[in-house]
Amino acid sequence: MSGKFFDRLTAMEKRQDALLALVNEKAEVGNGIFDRYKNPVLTAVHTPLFWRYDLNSKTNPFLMERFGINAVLNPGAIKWNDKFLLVARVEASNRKSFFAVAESANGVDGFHFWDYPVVMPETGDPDTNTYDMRLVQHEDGWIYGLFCTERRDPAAPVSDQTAAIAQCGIARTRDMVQWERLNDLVTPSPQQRNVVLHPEFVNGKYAFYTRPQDKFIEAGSGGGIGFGLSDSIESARIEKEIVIDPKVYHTVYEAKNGLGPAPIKTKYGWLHLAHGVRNTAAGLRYVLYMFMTDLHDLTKVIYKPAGYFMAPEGEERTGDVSNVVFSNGWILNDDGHVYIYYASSDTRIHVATSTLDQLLDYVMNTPADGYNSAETVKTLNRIIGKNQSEELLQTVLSSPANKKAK
Ligand code: M1P
Repeated sequence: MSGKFFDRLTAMEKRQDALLALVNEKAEVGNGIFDRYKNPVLTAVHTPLFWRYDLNSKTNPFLMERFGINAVLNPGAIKWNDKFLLVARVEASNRKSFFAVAESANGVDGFHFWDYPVVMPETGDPDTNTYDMRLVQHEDGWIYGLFCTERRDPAAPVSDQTAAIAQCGIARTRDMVQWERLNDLVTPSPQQRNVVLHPEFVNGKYAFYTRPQDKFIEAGSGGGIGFGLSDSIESARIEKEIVIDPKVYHTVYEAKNGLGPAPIKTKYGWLHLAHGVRNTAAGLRYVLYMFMTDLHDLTKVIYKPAGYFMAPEGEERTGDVSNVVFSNGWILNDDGHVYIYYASSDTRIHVATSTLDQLLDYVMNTPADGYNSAETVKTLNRIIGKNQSEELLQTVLSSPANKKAK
């Protein structure tokens, strides 16, 4: 038995080493806005073998998996001590999610988990499930992690074991290891998800992007991206929540939307990445979209390209919850490159790269939504007309490639 045990262990370790050593490459020909990569950066099988297996041949003679990991998804992201860190949502096979830090030197491959997952302290009202952390380096000096804390609805009858309440949990750290848990955010909405802390004070207060919702899944009268201020972070309370980016009929965010990571400050405004959700015969479809808000009035959307920035493609389309891309982490590197971490179908994590210049060009120069078919055709005709102008035709004809062809 023990010979077999060690043979199997050696084979498993070899496979794991090969997986972690995989070099990632850009997928072919992007759209000029961002590049996808060939391999996901983190999956359930990237979790260490010593999490999933008891590696003692005496207590686990069959080298049996003792702790199943179902998925690794929706990471918060931060550049920390020159490393790209992801605080991933790791979902065990019992459906419970927890946080675990994985690091990489270059942001596109070589991600490996730290030995132990995050031990997140609880409030007086224990969480049943925690997920989707948004990491923010705030100007007060702390790194904050805002996440969804989910508990069973105490008002639900015993016959209903599905009714849940989602709220925003808040924790902070200075070293990414020890976390201090603060009180959950209190808002006027019965439920909250996708809450993000703005990195700067606003009029001396902490500013939050929220996503008010009536029910656990359906947003009901909520569903837009909200905004509110709180005097305190230790006992954060938003008295007045206003919606700055509402859901809109017949758009990719008609059912609900939610902010992704904390916005990036640029000289033109705050750059936002969000997800939009619409319903289809095949279920909910989640895509990513972008917009920009005014530098000084954070509630004013000043640019918003039509439609989606990214939608699920290829293998991204299938998984535990199919037809979903979701992002709550991105990193603006010192060299101007932007690393967008996104999960597909609630199953695995990918990276897409771009630059701040490209994202600004995308957000500021991509036509806005006309909200109906006629306006959409007008937009397309303007592009076609411009491309067929005499001047452009001359430029194309006199290009070196064309001259060669003659
Ligand atoms: O299953 C897709 C996503 O659903 C939720 O997002 P939202 O609150 O916008 O509907 C979250 O549970 C998220 O984790 C998940 O990826």
